[in-house]
Amino acid sequence: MQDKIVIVPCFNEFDRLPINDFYAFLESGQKSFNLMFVNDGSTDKTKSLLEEIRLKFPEQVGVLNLENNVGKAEAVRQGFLKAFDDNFDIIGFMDADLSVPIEEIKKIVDIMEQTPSLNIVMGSRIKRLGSHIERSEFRHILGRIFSTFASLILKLGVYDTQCGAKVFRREMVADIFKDSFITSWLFDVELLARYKRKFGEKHCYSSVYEYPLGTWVEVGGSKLRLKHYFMVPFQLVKIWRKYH
Ligand SMILES: Nc1nc2c(ncn2[C@@H]2O[C@H](COP(=O)(O)OP(=O)(O)O)[C@@H](O)[C@H]2O)c(=O)[nH]1
Ligand SMILES: [Mg+2]
Repeated sequence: MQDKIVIVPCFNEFDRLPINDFYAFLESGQKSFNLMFVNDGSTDKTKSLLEEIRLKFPEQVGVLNLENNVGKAEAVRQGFLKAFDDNFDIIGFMDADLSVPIEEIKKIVDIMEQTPSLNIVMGSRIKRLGSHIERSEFRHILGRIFSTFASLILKLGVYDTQCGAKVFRREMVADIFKDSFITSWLFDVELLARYKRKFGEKHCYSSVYEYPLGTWVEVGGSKLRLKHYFMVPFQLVKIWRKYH
């Protein structure tokens, strides 16, 4: 069995972290599945909350404390570099608010473990019959417009670049996470751009898999502000120029 770890970036999540869901998962006895919370210079009581979780499950839970707030992209990157040094075989990340339920991230990890040809497995919020994707119309439409442009810029038929649940095989870490990202909220697009640049377009279609999530529920308290939405087109151009 391979050792797996999922990184959970946390910035001021004290009031929002669904701690009981995390405990329920940790109590379910899946010992080879680890969690690493990255406390990104939180100014609330996140640090002590994460320490409490770690003390309850020292074997399965790690906490990486960053002194200053560096943003989600860098926090996730630091987590990946640490997980790589700690010799994990499969390394992923997910959002602290559990918009993607732990059961779903587990499925994503299982797919990776069972399919040696895959290097990246990512959750995809495809609103389809039989799934439960709950998102405000506004964010759904903006999300679809964004993903269409991201797909054009990447020149890759990807449906949902922004879902906060992605899992990588260990061997990908050096190529994808070695350098800092040039954007903070669009680093998911950069991940794919880096992978495509390294392995070529054709390989992307056979080694990256978008798993259509059964459940995704938008959780309030998002740290994305209107100004971030306005910055998106400029950031996409920045990505295009850097990776083209
Ligand atoms: N490390 C870090 N994580 C952040 C920051 N802002 C948000 N996050 C994390 O990114 C994830 C998604 O954040 P959220 O506010 O729910 O964004 P949304 O769901 O994409 O609208 C959560 O795990 C947050 O704790 C930040 O400044 N630094
Ligand atoms: Mg969220």
